[in-house]
Amino acid sequence: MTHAPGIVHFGPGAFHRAHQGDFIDRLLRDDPRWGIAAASLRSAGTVEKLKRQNGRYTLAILDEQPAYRTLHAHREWFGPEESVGLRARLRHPATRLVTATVTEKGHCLAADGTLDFGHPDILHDLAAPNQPHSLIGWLALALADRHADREPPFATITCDNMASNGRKLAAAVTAFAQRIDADLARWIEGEARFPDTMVDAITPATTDDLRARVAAATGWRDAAPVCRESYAAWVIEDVLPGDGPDLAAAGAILTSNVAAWEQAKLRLLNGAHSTLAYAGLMGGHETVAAAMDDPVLAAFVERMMREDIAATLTSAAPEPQRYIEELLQRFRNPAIGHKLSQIAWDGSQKLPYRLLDTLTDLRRSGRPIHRIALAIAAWMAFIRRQAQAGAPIVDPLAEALTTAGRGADPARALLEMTAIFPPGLASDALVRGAILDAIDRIDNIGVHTALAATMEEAQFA
Ligand code: CS2
Repeated sequence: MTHAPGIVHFGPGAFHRAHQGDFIDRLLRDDPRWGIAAASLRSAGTVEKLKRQNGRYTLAILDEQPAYRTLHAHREWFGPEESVGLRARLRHPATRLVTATVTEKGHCLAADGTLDFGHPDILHDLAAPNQPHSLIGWLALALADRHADREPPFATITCDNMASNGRKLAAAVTAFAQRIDADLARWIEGEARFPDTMVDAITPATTDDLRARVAAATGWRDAAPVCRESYAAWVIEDVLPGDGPDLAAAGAILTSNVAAWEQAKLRLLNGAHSTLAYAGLMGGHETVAAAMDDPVLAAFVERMMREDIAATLTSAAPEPQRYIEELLQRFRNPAIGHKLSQIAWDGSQKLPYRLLDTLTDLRRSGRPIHRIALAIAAWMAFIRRQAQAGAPIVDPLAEALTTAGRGADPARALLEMTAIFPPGLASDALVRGAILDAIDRIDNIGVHTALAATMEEAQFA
């Protein structure tokens, strides 16, 4: 018997297919109810390729011993023009779980983490709630349909790299619904579950090189393969209703302590990644492994993780020093060509969770902030270099970043951007001083020497 897919996923990009696609592929062997219907709100490219391949694609595990598996977790696909089918699928009683990887910017949040009512997609969706463009508008519409049908809501898990991602999404959807129908907003608040979650698997973007490798290894000219390291973790807040997929059986960790995992992962893994990206690109490196081969860069990042970031973690799950050890090994994986430029995308959306929260906590506890300040200054130097060279900045705030980067004093102009820096942080004399000193240092002696000099100091000399 064929089952209607029980999961709808927004954003079937490489990360989702390499991570959740793998968990669900395994689950489906025991429980056929949990196929995924994939919805792409922006472009039809991936969805069309998957349709042509009947949902099958290759997962290449790139580690010491490469391995190739065919995954088949996706059963239906909706492109941007297929909203009628998507709406029906979301409304269907068999749909018990909705997941999303739409990136940080796809959540349409303001700098304080609440829904940005000035966002063009949110303005559009409030004016035309039956033809939504955004994830938030889609969730509100689908939940309204289910409320009208007297069906229970589905649970929603956002798998993007934001602290308290489920809580933020719940608040955003409820605030949106409130503008349309207060009764709906109350129902969502009372009945719908939006667990916080931490996802982790290093997943470089698919390239022609990967397609060729997959064809050579498997004999199949797969148009949509994905690759990742062998490590993959999914930690989910244990608040899901009992009638959904058994994600623990699929290998996910269900816990009440997801905040600790989220914090450790965002600050240590992603914070180090962004530092390697900006400092590494400024130093002429292309991949994470190449940046880790640079002894100065590797030692700087390790020190920042062990001494600064670890000190801000509020829980010992996962145990920080062991986790750092594992991360450093994962970053060094030579089998994976993880481009620093990919990590450098969307810095304005990533920096707050990855580096600024750490900076805020270090400052609050009176600990040294000079290494984190240098990491932030590396981002500023990168923005300035791109803007002044007329090179692309991939970021929703690209226009404002380019203007700041081309101005007379880029660092001060960037610090003024309240969409990135909370005003209290940017106006704190010590924080400002540390970031401006770090940028001066980069200007005077170059990123590489600045990293070497700063790493050893107890704080800025
Ligand atoms: C990376 C992440 O592209 C980026 O910004 O830092 O995608 C990272 O590889 C994943 O979060 C690892 O789980």
